[in-house]
Amino acid sequence: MLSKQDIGHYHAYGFVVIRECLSKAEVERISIAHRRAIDAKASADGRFGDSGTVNYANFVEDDDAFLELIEHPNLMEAMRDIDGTEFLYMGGSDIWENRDDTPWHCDQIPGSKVWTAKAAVYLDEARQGDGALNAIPGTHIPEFNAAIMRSWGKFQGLGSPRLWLPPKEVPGAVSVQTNPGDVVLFQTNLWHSAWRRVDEQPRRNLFIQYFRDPGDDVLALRELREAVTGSLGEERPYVYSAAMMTKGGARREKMASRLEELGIDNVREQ
Ligand SMILES: O=C(O)CCC(=O)C(=O)O
Repeated sequence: MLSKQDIGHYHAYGFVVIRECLSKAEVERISIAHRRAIDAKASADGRFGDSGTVNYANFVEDDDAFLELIEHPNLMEAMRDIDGTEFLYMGGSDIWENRDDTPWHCDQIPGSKVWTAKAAVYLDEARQGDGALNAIPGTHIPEFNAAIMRSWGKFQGLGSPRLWLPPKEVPGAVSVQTNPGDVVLFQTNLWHSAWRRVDEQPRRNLFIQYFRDPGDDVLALRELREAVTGSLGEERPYVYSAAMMTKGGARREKMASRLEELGIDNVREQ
């Protein structure tokens, strides 16, 4: 359960660490699955450097240990603590063995309220300047997010917003230090980055994307439709495959049904 302080941290700063969200046994299972998945499917990603970073998207179906993360009871509890209801899995996920610095960026165009959040699982100890996520607290707030962009931002071509400041001299940045088993839940318009590990071992990370339940907010509902449509493609034209639904149990059924109740198309494989 999140404390009142943690809940305030999420709302005011845009992220929270769910301490000991995963048990030691779960971390071990996920680590084994991570190795298997990376070996089987990951490919090189040279966007951030040439140190040998590999990753791939849509990994959650590749192992039951990953599937169980989607509606992990401690994650769902934290989401209920924050919003009174669970966030909704929207079909996006990626898995990494990262040997490079991830530059300062936010995942959306700065300046608008976003409803998307990421659950970030760091499988190794992550310390300041040594594998940990860095964040500028409060930059999930649209005006703050946009002010950072206007002051120190640039667009990388048509892609992701970046900062031109020296990466290790960004004012207001904090390091989000975690131990294996901790899960960082952060809003995706937060300005964030991460530095490579000092021992040159890779950062082993998994990211799962959620959309906060829009309730009766029509603008948020429109964004949810767009976000789900954007995360689907030819390879996976639905949020949940038939196998995911068979394995998922009551919690997955509840989440899929909620998306359907909100009028989202292509929730389940027919
Ligand atoms: O490399 C990292 O740990 C940071 C991940 C990140 O920036 C992202 O998921 O958007």
